[in-house]
Amino acid sequence: IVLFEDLKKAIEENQLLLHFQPKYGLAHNQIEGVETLVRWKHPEKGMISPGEFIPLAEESDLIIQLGNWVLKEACYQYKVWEQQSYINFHLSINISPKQFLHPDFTDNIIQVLEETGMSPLKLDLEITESLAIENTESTIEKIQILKQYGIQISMDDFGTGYTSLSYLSMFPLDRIKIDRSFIQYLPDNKDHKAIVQSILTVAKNLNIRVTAEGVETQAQLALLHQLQCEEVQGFYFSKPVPPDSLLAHWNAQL
Ligand code: G
Ligand code: G
Ligand code: MN
Ligand code: NA
Repeated sequence: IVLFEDLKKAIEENQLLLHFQPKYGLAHNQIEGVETLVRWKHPEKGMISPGEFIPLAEESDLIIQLGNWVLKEACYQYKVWEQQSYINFHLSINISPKQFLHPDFTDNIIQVLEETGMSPLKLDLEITESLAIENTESTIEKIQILKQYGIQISMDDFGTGYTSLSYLSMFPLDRIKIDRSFIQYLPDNKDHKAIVQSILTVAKNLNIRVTAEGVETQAQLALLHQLQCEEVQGFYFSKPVPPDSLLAHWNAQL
């Protein structure tokens, strides 16, 4: 088991690192964005997955500290890529509900953007459905403030919570990411195909872009292409990779 004290130390002693997974736009077959995924290189236990330590961090205010570290580090990385190459993709960062709801969240983001010189237009925040459902008013309010700066907002793991499709119109979202549980059994599962199709139709009418997560096969990709899904992400294209490999992926397509 992972210990709270260990994690606290990990943040302070730089044991965390960032990997990035590309998201491809199907219109131009190009990397449109990259998702930041944190990793923990434990001195004795080796690599620990965020699935193990994010929930632990979320039990306390440690998630604020961890979230701020990820934010700052990812924006710095973006600037480093910009210095290394011509890049033209957005940077997505997963935001925990507690982090999003913190009163200093917006100020902190703006400060990090100023400090790193990263354009707010290139930043995309992935929020969760449960945040939106449980804190509807405050979430809408905060999204509106962030959008004034030009920051993009995506709803992550869409379909796993209880958001009805009509709910989508309440939030000024740029993008929704269809959870991989709906992509996994495509193209054969007719129910999942119908669900994905409905999400795409509603999103298109609301002017919200759609990313399909967890694409692993050519057959899934072909169907998503046929359904006119705009963006795809998954192991079929690339697993999350270190910063240098991400830039190599980008440069290889130019
Ligand atoms: O990378 P992996 O698929 O193992 O991630 C597992 C989970 O951890 C996913 O739900 C992902 O959104 C979450 N996660 C990864 N990095 C971060 C992060 O920096 N902040 C938050 N809040 N969640 C993250
Ligand atoms: O909750 P979130 O969507 O942020 O989770 C991202 C997680 O999904 C990461 O841990 C990443 O490793 C994982 N992931 C990304 N692509 C795929 C995929 O194609 N298949 C599977 N099984 N997991 C994936
Ligand atoms: Mn995500
Ligand atoms: Na997701």
